Amino acid sequence: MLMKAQAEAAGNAERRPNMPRPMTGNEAIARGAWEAGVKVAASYPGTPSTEIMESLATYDAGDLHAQWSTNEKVAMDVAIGASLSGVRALASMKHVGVNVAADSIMSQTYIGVHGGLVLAVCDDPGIHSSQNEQDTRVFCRLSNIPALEPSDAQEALDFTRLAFELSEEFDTAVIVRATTRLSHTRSPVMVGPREEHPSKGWVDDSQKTVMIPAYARIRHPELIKREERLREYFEKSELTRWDKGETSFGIITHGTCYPYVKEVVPEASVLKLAASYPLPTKAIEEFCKSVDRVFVVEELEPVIETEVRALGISAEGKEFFPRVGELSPEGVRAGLAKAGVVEAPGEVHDWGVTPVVRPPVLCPGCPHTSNYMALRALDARIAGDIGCYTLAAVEPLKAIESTVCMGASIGNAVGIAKSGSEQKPIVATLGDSTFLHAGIPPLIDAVYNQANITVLILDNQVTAMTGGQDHPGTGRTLRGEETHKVEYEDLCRAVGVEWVRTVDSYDVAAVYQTLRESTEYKGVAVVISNRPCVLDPVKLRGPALAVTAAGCVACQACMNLGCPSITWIDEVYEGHRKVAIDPATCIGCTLCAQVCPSDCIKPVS
Ligand SMILES: Cc1ncc(C[n+]2csc(CCOP(=O)(O)OP(=O)(O)O)c2C)c(N)n1
Repeated sequence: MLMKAQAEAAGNAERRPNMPRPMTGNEAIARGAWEAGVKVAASYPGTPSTEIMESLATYDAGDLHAQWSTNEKVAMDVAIGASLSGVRALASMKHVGVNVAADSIMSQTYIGVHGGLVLAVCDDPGIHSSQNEQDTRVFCRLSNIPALEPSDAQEALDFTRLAFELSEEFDTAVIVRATTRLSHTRSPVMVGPREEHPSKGWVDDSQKTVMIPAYARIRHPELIKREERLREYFEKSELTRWDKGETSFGIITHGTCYPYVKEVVPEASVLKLAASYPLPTKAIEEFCKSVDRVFVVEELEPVIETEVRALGISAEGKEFFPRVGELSPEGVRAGLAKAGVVEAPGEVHDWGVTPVVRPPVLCPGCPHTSNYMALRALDARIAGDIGCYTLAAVEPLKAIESTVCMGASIGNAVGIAKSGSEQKPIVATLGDSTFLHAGIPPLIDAVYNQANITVLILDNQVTAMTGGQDHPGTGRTLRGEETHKVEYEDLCRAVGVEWVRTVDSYDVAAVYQTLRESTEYKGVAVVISNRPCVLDPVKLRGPALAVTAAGCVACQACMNLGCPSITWIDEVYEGHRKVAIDPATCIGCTLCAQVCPSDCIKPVS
């Protein structure tokens, strides 16, 4: 079975007579899971992993169930349940999602699998779109879960197929780890047909599936034995590849670092690892004996370097390559040049042009804007959360004062309130998707512990930041079917919140008034500020607005909304520049007209 999968993973052209097609790493992971016969797949969106589930959902619904879950732990639990029921299952998430799912994963690893279970995790070195750049390879060691490391989209497909095989063969979940560069880069992929894997039925072995202390004690040694069996597998696997080269030094690498190394030193001796855990130690020792110096080229933590050194080999790495950020061919060249084994990079040509800094901004007409205008006017202490609205932490809204991770705002607000040192009104602000993901337990906590805070739920009826995914508050599933829609007011009242109001985010006066009243309330008050995201297909679009320049007193009240449709013009009033509105991008939300004291902003008729 494994040999077959290996042959396929190595690229059996006969099996794939069709032409290659360009795919991103994420699309290839989805395709690999589909070809492997996955039956249940669950995820919570998060850049750079989101498109795995979106892509999988484009395949025939037949016997494949794909879903958005409320958070990553639920997604993992869904996949575990399906695996125990004897079908192949996939969970996908971004690196920080692993923290949310960690409790389930750390026990699942004792239980093992029945149907193959694959966890696709996408790390974000360089923090393109995350709150940190943690290295999932460290978690793979902690959980004793093998991690496959594809280098391009073809390997992303092949390794995902292989991951299902390995999962069943070695009775373990398998992580397929991508990074932003692989997830979002297209390269040619040969695809194959779907394999059918009928359900094996329920596993029926409670000593293995019920993790009470007596059974967990039996299972833990099994993990250690499993690690050794997997190590043996990777020792022998053709996927642990030694590119015999001409250099006296050798490079150990994997994943997206491999093509960087090949680009910079195509003539080098390279040991390409298919898995970052467990490591094929004998193959590594043999490789290292064949060269004078060994470099480990890996992004983020010195995970492989540390293990190679533990074998008594004086491997070099992090003294030449950074421990933070993303690597690149330029970064690999710079590191190897510092080590004195390749020529230093030539002078970079200075084109004499400094690119304009373009910080991300909220969209024109974003319904989040009015809430932060109001909270600033109320001089509130604002605990923030993660979503588009996190942009309210910077100018010009500059209102949010803490952002930790998804769902943290309410607990943070409770802590601020209980510290007794805050005189300002305390407000937690979080989006609808974030509230459902991790905001409900802390809301219960706030009520239970009688905190004096306002919770502002920014309900734009979508998970906007990751591209507009549905969630249980939208009433639609991943495949667009209608389903139950969470009613936030009912939910808040059910957990004991007595003061709950819903307000239209586009009504500036009502937003201010409602938030002011909420902060005067003693106890937990919840305000639901409601308007669809402007990028949502069902958005309300009014006529664009225009400024009558003669009436503009350059007060900057509209400019302070931070709306990208509002720009300065050359005309001035008392030394300050007047404004104009770009009719091409204005969506007619009227926020600027509502804050304009001279009443000179009107819809274009
Ligand atoms: C644990 C975790 N999972 C996923 C993400 C990716 N992510 C960032 S914000 C967000 C949700 C945004 O939706 P919402 O709270 O409704 O705010 P919006 O962007 O719509 O304003 C997601 C999924 C993350 N940062 N952390």
